[in-house]
Amino acid sequence: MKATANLLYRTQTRPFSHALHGRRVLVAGCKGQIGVPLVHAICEVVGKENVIAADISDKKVALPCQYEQLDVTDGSRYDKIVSEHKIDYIVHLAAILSALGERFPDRATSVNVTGCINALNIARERKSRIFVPSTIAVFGGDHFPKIQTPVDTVLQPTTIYGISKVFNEMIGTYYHNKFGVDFRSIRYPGVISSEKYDFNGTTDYSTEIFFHALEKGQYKCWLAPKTNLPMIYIDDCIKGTIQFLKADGAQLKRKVYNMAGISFNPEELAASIQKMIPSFKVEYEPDFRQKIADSWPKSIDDSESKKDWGWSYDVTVDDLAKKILDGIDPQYKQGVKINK
Ligand code: AKB
Repeated sequence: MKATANLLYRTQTRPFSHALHGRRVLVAGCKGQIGVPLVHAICEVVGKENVIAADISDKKVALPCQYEQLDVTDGSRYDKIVSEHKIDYIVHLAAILSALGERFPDRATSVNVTGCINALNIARERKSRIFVPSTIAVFGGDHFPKIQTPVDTVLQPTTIYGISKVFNEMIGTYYHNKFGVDFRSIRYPGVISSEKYDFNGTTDYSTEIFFHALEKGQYKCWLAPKTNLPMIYIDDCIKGTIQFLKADGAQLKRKVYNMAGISFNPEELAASIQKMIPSFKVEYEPDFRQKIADSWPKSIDDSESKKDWGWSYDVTVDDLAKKILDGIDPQYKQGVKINK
């Protein structure tokens, strides 16, 4: 009788139980390219009363939930926010990206390394789950396959951003093995948005190019035309991240996963934009970011993600360019002739 009741309970509750279900979530670093849409998506899953968004920046951003000012290098303030709001899922996004990191390596070390250690120690103390995104920047040097780069390969990054993210992946995995912390991470490819934000990454030409196409009719790209890199549209990145945050820990065979997206180069993206805005002109003037891009994979193998947590993604560059342009606020499109 008892066994039947238990079975009934489990069958009834199973459709509602996923790793985010019933959680109180803190999104640290909520005002960046990924933070804003991810906060909205998490609010939809757990309810906005269960989400706290935090960031160091005092930039005005419309957020659907309560907000706290937070510098992630300040461990006691971080801990206070987690304990006061009874947080049990930390989404630690705060990081200095590749291009900005090369300008300010000390700041990148402090935010990317100290910030992550603070978050992990709090997760350990407060028995909270923790997600810390990683990046294709963990790869680097000449000793890994640049085409279909597998999840397990030589990691010899050349940027402070990549080095700090390798550290994040390894210490997070260590905290899982040593202290039982539910740490998980996805290596994001370059993320493209339909919104303007601070273009601090090497792959951010792929968003900036759209705004220049609309506002100036021309763009000077900081990467060479044939520089292939793995990329993903923000909505798909958010969808995948929610899927991953929800995944049952037992399903995840590893702590860190690759996410591939679609690989293309600036010339191909420009050609897709020119199909919609024929008058658009592009020049190429590679700068210090070219060397960074050249050290990264050209395409990624994410078969482990497909197998373990059901990730899938399949679009063409033309589809992607159309999605981005469609998503851009009409105020930027006034007076521009766009072919549908
Ligand atoms: C960057 O370009 O720094 C980031 C990344 C690949 O993580 N977009």
